[in-house]
Amino acid sequence: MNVKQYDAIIIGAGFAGLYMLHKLRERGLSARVLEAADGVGGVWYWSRYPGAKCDSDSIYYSFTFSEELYKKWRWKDRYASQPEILQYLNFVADELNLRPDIQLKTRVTKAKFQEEAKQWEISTDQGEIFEAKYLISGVGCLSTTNIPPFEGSESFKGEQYHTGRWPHDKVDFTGKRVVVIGNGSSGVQTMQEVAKEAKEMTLLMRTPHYVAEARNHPLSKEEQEQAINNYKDIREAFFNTPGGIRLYTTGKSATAFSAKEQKEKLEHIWETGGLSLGSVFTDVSANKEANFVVSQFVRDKIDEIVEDRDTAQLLHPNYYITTKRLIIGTNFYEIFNEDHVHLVSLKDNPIERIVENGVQLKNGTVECDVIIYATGYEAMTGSLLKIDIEGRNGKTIQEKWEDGRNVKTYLGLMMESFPNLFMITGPQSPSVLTNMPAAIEQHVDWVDQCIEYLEEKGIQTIEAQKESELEWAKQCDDLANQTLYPYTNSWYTGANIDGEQRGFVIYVGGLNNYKAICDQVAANDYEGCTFEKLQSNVL
Ligand code: N01
Repeated sequence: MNVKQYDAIIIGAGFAGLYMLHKLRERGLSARVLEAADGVGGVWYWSRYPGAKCDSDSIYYSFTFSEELYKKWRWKDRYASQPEILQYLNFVADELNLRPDIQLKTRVTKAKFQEEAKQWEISTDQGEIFEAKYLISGVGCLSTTNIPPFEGSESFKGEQYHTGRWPHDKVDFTGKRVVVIGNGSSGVQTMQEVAKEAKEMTLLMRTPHYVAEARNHPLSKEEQEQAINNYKDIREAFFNTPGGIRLYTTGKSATAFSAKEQKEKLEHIWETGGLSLGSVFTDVSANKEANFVVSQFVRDKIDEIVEDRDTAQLLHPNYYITTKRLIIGTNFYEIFNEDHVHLVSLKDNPIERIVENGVQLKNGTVECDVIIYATGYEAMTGSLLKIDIEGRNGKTIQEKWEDGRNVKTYLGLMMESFPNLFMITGPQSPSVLTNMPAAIEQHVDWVDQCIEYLEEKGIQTIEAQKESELEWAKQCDDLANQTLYPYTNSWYTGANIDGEQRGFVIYVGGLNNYKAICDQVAANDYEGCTFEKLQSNVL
């Protein structure tokens, strides 16, 4: 078989894959991106459900590594829609002339570390074999869809869709009865649009969630120009704030304010929109009383907006706000005042099975023509675990991570037994708690510099030490335990799949602090790692 040789193989052509390719090519290395879809974009290629939007302000949802590139693009709206983000990523691919080194419609199925040759052998669903010194995962945190195994779904006579695998053609809901399962970010955004067309729309809700107002709007020419002129400040925010984005904060604990002042601050955020309910006070995610102030504010808003008392009550979330991803929506709670929109709580009335004419619950069947699964992703680890990755001595990533129950990494970037394998925004890095392009740029820059170091010193392999993985997992757990996050079952803990807590797989200390740790590791000659060098070239 014709084996293709590269210095690096990169999996995925989303933000991470595109920038990694650019950096390695600049370094003069040969690199190839392998991407399963037939276009670039990563998760933004697939998540094309109606109303799909980003929840970071678009002016921060861009690459900042090149001032010239940043200044060439103008975002149309405060929150970019999926088609616009896809256009942006295609623009980046063209501007940087990346396409010749991106291979589409190619899914990586297996990667095996070859002890003798000290390189990775990568197999694809196209029957090709690649060999590369470096293997870099840009598969993303949220790309493997979670479709709960409801019995009988094959018997349903109508249409079924998952928000994360939406068809390319427009789905018409006119005159149809639609059931939506799931009310996370994807479900909320979808429902706002589907409710405009459908004859009936019913949300089957397992857990009520907090939805803040987005206040999306077209950006004026002045706002666009202001973003361009603020380039330096935006880049500064990427690496010097906890979330890689400037959010509104008072910089003080909730306890520093009277109840009246707290309410004024929260009203200000509700009116100006966005994710700042989580940042307005410094202790929202760590202190139960501060958290209650903010969560009660949202419950009060629900009561103000939703006319039917029982529906309002059902929509009241009761977990600590921010311990599941805060959602932003546009007049979301208002849709429950419309006669054709219904809410069914699954709490005491769970789904039993899908039947040919709808969804059968414990207390009866909700008949429908369309089922939309907005049931999320096998987050953080799912996409890597789907690939058959075999490190030293035949050890697989599934074995190492005990199928996701016991994730072990160093900095969320590397793993023991898997030399020269780097993960961009892998589990145990800040990733999904940040503005993703910021986290991606930080990781890609770090990996690029690490590769420079290895190449300059003639090092064949770098690999995390077991002790550094243990120490890193402890740091991640210790930080999470100082917050309210571990109190809630969510996809942050892997518990969205089967209710089983799998350990906290995100570094919650902030991207700024995380970057400082990564930089220190690099400055100390990649402490916590072991190296292999050609024997004639002893370290
Ligand atoms: O997925 P989710 P998502 N029976 O996991 C429910 C990013 N994103 O695709 O809460 C019944 O948040 C589940 O219920 P519960 C963003 O980071 C960003 O919406 O587990 N229901 C929940 O309601 C986001 O957080 C953007 O009890 C079931 C829903 O399905 C992340 O992607 C847009 C169920 C899943 O919510 C994931 O969001 C979209 C079952 N068996 C996504 N299983 C923006 O940038 C699951 N559910 C705005």
